This record gives sequence, structure tokens and C-alpha cells, in this order.
Amino acid sequence: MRAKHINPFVPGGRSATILLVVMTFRPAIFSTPQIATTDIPYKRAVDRHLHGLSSNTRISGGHDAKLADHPWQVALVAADDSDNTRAEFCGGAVIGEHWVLTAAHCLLGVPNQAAIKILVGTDTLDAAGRRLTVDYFKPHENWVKTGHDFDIALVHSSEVLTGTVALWKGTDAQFENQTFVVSGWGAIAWKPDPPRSIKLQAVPVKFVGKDLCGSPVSYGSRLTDNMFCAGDYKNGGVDACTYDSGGPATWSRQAGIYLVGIVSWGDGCGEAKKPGVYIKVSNFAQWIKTQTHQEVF
Ligand code: 4AZ
Repeated sequence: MRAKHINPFVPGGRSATILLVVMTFRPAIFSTPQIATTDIPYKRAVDRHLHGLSSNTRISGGHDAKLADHPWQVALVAADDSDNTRAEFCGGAVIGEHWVLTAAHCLLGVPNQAAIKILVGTDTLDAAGRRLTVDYFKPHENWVKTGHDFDIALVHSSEVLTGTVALWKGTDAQFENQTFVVSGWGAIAWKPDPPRSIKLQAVPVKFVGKDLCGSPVSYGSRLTDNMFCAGDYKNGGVDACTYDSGGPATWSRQAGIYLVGIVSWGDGCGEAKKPGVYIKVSNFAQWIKTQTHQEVF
């Protein structure tokens, strides 16, 4: 996101014209633990539309991914803007015939169900795909707008969805030394103008335990028991980023592939000692079951 102000002025008595060019970069790929207005994914999408901006910031260190390998991946798009490359503001995962799991903060500023659509059937934002109508959404009741705890939400599609991924309902006790895969159409680099990626990206991220991720040099007490971290703790480089929020982190096991995490937050993207922070899906199995009237369990 870029604000550009050009202020020509003439200082006292001299005829020289000084052009003061103030370029304020506020990289959209950066997030803070507190959600500022500019960190509202839906608003960013609407702004891009209003100001005719291209979505030039899009997982760090990832590779092009095929929908066939991530059939549960959907995008949330702003209904007003028919251009998906601008309208995409968050990811989500199909967890039932009518249900998408996403991050609660993805719904910040969304005025009503009609304002958003679920983009399905494409791994490329500029290809056709289908936009499905949302008839209901529900952020977790314990989530507060100024934080990231309980950053989980359900979105109900009026049409049937395919590609359902199974929820991981076990504990995180087995996560140590495991690698997950995170996917999305989010920012691929931490630069003001990274090349636009309209292709779905995916990247393996290693689980990072609370001993490291909850240490003072990382996130300290900002890391709650509803969250876990993943990335490359020592080196950085592989991470989720802005516009990946709400998207899936999955765990491939012998018995199948499970949804373990929802992209939620982090300090920057791909930085060493600042791995991505995910909502621990297993903590919410009962909540999901209740909210979906047992359609998902
Ligand atoms: C965001 O702003 C965001 N590096 C999502 C994930 C991460 C950082 C920021 C993790 O939506």
C-alpha cells in the first residue's frame, strides 16, 4: 500500500521551487499484533478497487501450486470488484459441503454477507473460477478486533462445495519435528513492489514449538494456547504473508491430509525468529461442530 504526496513549495523569499517528495511506504505484507485500519484485509481489497490499484503484493519462498493438490483452498473476494487479482483479500479451507473455515480478522469491516464471495475452482486468480454466494458468516465469539486470539471464523456457502479437508482433532503433542504445507495467493516478497503472483503458492513450513516461538525474541506472551508457529525459525524465508490469512496449513499423514492451522498473523513475513502464527484448528473441533449444527465434525 503506497501513499504518495508531492508538495511543491517556495521557501521564504527565494524563487527556487523545491519539490518535496514524500513517499510513505506502508508495506501491505507487514502486520502488527494490533490490527490497524490498514490491516483489515477486506478494506485493503476495497481500497485497491476504489483507487484502481493493482494487487502488486502477493506465500514467501513458495512454488506454484495446483488446485488439484489443494482442493480445499478457496479465496475470499470482495463482491464489488469482478477482478479477482484485486478482489482477493483472504484464503479459506473447505471443511464441509457448505462450510469454509477462515480467520476471524478476514471478516473485519465486511458489512454483510453480500459484500463477499467465495472463489472456487481455480488456482489462478485471473482465470475463470466460480464466485459463490455467502449466506452467513460467524467469527468466533471470543475473538476481539484488537487481537489475534480465537482468530477463527466460519463462512457458509449457499452452494455445495467440493474438496473438503479433514480437521485434525488430535492434540499438538505430535507436531514436534513435523512439516506442514501452507498455501495461498498472498504476498511473495517483502518489498514495496514485488512481482504480482496470481498463481496459488504453497510452501512447506516446519513446526516451531512454544519454547522458541513464545520466547522473548520471538512473540513472548503474544503466543496463546490457541496458536502455533511454523516456518524456518533460524533462517526465515518460508512463510505465509498478507492475503494468505484465513488459508490452510495442512499435515500429510499416512491416514490422509489434515487441516491443522489457519494462517493468522506474524511480525513481517519470512523473517528469522519470526515464524508465521497459525490458529490451532484442533482446539476448535467442538466449536466447529456446534456452529455447523454437526454438519462438520
Ligand atoms: C497478514 O497480514 C499476515 N508471516 C498473515 C501472515 C503473516 C503475516 C501477516 C505471517 O495477514
